[in-house]
Amino acid sequence: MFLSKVLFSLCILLHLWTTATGVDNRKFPSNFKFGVATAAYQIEGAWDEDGKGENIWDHLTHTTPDLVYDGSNGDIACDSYHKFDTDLGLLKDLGVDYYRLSLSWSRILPTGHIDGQINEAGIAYYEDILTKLQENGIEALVTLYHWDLPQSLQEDFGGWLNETIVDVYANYARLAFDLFGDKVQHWITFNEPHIFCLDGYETAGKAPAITDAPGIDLYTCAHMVLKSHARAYHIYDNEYRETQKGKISIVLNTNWFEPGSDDEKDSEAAERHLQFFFGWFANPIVHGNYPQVMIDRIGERSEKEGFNKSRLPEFTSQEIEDIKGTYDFIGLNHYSTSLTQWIEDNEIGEPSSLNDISVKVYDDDSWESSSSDWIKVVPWGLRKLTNWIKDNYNNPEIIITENGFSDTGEIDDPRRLNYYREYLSSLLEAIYDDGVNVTGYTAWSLIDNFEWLQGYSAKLGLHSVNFSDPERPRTPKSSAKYYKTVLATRCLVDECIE
Ligand code: PNW
Repeated sequence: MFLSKVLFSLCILLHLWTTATGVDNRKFPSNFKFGVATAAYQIEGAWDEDGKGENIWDHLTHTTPDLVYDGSNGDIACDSYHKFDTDLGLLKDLGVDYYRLSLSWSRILPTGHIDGQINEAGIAYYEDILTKLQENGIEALVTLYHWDLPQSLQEDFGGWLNETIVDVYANYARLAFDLFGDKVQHWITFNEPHIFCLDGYETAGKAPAITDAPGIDLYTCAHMVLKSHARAYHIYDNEYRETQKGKISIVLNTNWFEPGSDDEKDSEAAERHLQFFFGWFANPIVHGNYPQVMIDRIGERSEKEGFNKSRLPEFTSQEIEDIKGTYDFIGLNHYSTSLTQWIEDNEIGEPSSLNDISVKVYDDDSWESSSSDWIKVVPWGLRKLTNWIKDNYNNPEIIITENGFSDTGEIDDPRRLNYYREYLSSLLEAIYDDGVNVTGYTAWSLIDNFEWLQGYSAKLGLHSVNFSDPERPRTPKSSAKYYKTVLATRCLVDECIE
């Protein structure tokens, strides 16, 4: 009895000592799952092979290559279409529990429509991946939509701006559940609608890079995405859950927004920013409707701008019922933190979502930077954010579906290694000290890949890919070796307390 008390105190002391040095020395819970993430357009290549249809990223990179930093595209990318066995080798070597990948919609349905041609070769490609993952005891987390809309849906009816997309997406989702659902434990309807609606329809930072109606189109896009998400959720729930026994949800991204000072107003600004970023989607899915602060602010500004109704679309009460509760967990992509400062509302003029928010966002100069201007290393932000989600959304199960660091691709990458160590340490504190229900983590990314408009200039992989070699050989970085040890020991430091 005495001995166990002494041992216990010793453990606590050891833990406190290591925490003082910065990195938590507790082990991740035994049922916590680790993995890595990728997305189809960023790794597959084979953009027009074996019957794949064109998608909006093929189209954008081919028609306006100037938009991409190095004029590159995903035509070949990591050539993972021909190299899944190699990638599987990397997954096995890391010892992952999970692999998060996305399906290329136009590889399965070249026109996007269920009643167009169904591409058997595309189906065979994913069938092969999912079978091999299963044979190797690796769980699949499958994203149905990671930004690569079939181009014909964009051209035929304007993609995410048209209500037609809801049925078209639902048919695609049903087909995917039907074909692959027996091998998929976690379905993700959408990756980061915040990014693809804002950047795709306002800032031109992502395909389809349409900037016709700032302050309007992005909200329409989000509205259609939320309805499509709810449809897919209910299809799974009603038709597949009982037999396939998986889970389904959405992946949302946000920075943590930290008040820039103790001033109450800066806290209000931080909260407002979180609501406009994360609450925009999380609030409807958990509570049924958009955050009140969005409804109020966009409504008031629209009126002053002379619109006869709010630029933020309204859900009917039936839609609210349909959307509320459509999540089995929350998928969170988190990379960084920003500071917020309250400012006077931007003047009424041309509508824009930034004006709707009217918050000044900035960084602390002391934060370590990366090769992506939006990634600063601020590990404690992850702990604060997961706590905020716990408090605002009924303590949901959370899976961190992306987190990672961007550099220029060195094999010896101590800064990435450190990023993972510190963010995972912050996560341990959230789990053990705050009771946040985080059950898994997939690092972005398995391999260096096509980083959207940054092309191949920013690298986020645990493995390097030689893009000038036609064979696209992969080499593990120092961070991959570290991550492998973490997965094997469930521990971030040389020795953890038991
Ligand atoms: C994610 N932000 O995008 C995407 O899901 C990945 O496809 C991408 O490669 C990865 O992050 C790294 O960029 C984000 O500004 C883009 O906060 C921007 C932000 C967050 C996520």
